[in-house]
Amino acid sequence: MASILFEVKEQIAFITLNRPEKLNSFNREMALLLQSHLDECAANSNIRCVFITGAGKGFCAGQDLAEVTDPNGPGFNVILSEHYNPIVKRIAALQKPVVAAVNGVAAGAGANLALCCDVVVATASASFIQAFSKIGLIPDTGGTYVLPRLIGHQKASALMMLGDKVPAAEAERMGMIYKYFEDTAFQNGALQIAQTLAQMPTTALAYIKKALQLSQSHTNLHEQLQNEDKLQQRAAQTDDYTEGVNAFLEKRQPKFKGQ
Ligand code: LHQ
Repeated sequence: MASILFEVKEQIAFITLNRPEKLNSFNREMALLLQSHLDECAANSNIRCVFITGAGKGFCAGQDLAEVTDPNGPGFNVILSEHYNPIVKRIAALQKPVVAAVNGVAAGAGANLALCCDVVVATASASFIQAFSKIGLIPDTGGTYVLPRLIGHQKASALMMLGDKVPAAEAERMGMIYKYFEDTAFQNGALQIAQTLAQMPTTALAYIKKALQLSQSHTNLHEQLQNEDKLQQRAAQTDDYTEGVNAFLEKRQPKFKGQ
């Protein structure tokens, strides 16, 4: 079985991390495969939403720790530069929404992979663990950038140092994730979000993502107003904008094509 399953249905790319016996922890093969599937998502204009989830009871337990200690493994020095950093950069650059559907525990790089996605939902029994400090490491995979911006410096600092397990409901409450669903409602709830996003004006969603990224980097209100102006001008040139306004005026549901 491939360590990642990939399927495109209804304009959604379903990416399933698939090493369930190891809680979908990443080895090199899986990290490189995820990168190539993300490339496919970028290249295929039929894909309008990406949905990342895990097979089995976990979402992802981060780096496969057996691989790090394997003398024939990739070597500690390339794990960030060749595995995780390219994944985070691809997700950030993808001009379509990426949903993380966290079906179980998300630890270490697995937690931060989820948190770098555009919409993060989780099942009630899932949890998020900044597990790094427990093995003498620091959070990576973008965690030190994303987490303090989501939940504030103090919470991020404490969670990263203590390595606490944060249940999905608490993660929602503190703003770490968008929403959690009861376990029985999770699959449908997460899928519905992806289906909705896949039918929305994809280019406008990409510009929202871009505007938020610009806002997160060093900027002031004046610069960000200019960023919004530029991106808004581009959004207004899309067919979906014309369709959205016409549909409103004609009192009908819009049919967006993603262009
Ligand atoms: C695993 C793993 C795992 C291998 C569960 N590896 N087998 C960057 C720079 C360079 C190097 C290092 O890494 C990084 C990035 C990182 O991600 S560092 C952080 C790495 N991850 C962790 O430290 C988390 C380790 N896992 C855990 O603490 C627990 O497994 C959690 C809390 C995630 C889940 O606990 P349980 O639900 O009790 O499951 P379990 O521990 O029984 O795991 C189930 C199986 O999965 C088990 O195998 P076994 O053969 O005994 O049934 C585990 O050994 C295996 N597994 N995580 N990361």
